[in-house]
Amino acid sequence: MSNRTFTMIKPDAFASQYTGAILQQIEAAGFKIVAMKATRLSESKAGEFYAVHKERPFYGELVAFMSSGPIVAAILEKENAVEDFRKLIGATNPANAEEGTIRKKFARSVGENAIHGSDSNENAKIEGDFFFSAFERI
Ligand code: FUP
Repeated sequence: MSNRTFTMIKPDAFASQYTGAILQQIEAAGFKIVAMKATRLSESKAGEFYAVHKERPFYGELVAFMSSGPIVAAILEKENAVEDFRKLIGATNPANAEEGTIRKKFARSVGENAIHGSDSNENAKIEGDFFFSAFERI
């Protein structure tokens, strides 16, 4: 069991100025921020990050959306981080997300769904390494 996960506050939530409220909910749930930056993905970087979805019909839209504006990327630490964080953010489609979850509160649609959370310990490591050097983390 790993104790770290990776998250992004996506362009929709960043543009709506939900960053502070979302980070507050993350910290209140017991996650410690061990790396964080505001940045913007180029189309090519967004395409690389979501390469696993390359063959899916929504890939083009996803890449365009994720490169459409600034994001906040962070590495978070907590016991059972990956699973607990997936619970905190809720279902991919906010219409199916449980009451009180970050996506229920802040997401607009399945495409513009406010926040990313790694789906496995392996991907948490890959995704954290994609954004942060060793020098940039606590
Ligand atoms: P999640 O792990 O909950 O972020 O969801 P997925 O890995 O299945 O999907 C990654 C991203 O692709 C979602 F955050 C939004 C986008 N997506 C769509 O735009 N349409 C879909 O039907 C499914 C996912």
